[in-house]
Amino acid sequence: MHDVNIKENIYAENDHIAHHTNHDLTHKAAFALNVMGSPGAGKTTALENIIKRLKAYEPVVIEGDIESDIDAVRFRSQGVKAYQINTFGACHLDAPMVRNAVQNIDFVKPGENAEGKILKGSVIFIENVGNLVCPAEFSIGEHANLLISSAAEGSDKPYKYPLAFEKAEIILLTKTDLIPYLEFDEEYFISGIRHLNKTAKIIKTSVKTGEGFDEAAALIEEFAGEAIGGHHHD
Ligand SMILES: Nc1nc2c(ncn2[C@@H]2O[C@H](COP(=O)(O)OP(=O)(O)OP(=O)(O)O)[C@@H](O)[C@H]2O)c(=O)[nH]1
Ligand SMILES: [Mg+2]
Repeated sequence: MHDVNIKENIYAENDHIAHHTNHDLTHKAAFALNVMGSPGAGKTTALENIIKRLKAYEPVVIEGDIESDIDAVRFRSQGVKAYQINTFGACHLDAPMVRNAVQNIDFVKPGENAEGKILKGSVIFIENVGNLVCPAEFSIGEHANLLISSAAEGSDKPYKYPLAFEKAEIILLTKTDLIPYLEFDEEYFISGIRHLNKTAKIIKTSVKTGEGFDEAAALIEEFAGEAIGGHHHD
């Protein structure tokens, strides 16, 4: 009983902070995506390909890793604003870590002109620690959850790691170019998701063919418009 209460308190405190972060970001016209998936699922690669295709939002990346700044450096070398959070052991980001990072970011104001583009605001891609379990349990202030699941991980993942699939608004099935070399049952994968989540958008992607990234970028911009359009202060 005592242990249960401690766990409930941790979630309540975390959610309280996440709620404030979300509110602040909405007012700054910054749409936050919690990007989750196993180590090596293709999170960073997918984000690089989506960011190239964003039309009306400035991309900002927050990288969550146990150690290293490899992914943040990768984005900075491409001219993308990127911030690194190291958890030093923890298997997920939490709301205080993200709040801390977000407070140091200068977001563009809607309408501001960057290289001739009229921007509606920012999209913050928060790449969580590579892990299909813990990140799904903690809100971090996101407006939506983007789950990355690669064909190489197998088609049974929605059945074995349900929470991440249940919470996602957008699911990318990455590395579809590898399907000819794998035992991947797409119908089984999709029906596993649909048992948990009737509404998530599922998009198949591959960096080898470029499949799916135009659609993913457009969808994220549409979500951003719905979440922050009309709510921000000028
Ligand atoms: N064939 C193929 N390989 C891919 C694709 N997307 C990513 N990869 C490869 O998968 C590996 C992992 O990709 P990352 O984008 O670094 O994965 P990640 O999920 O960000 O990894 P962590 O941040 O370490 O959890 C790299 O070798 C990529 O080149 C794809 O669509 N097709
Ligand atoms: Mg990565």
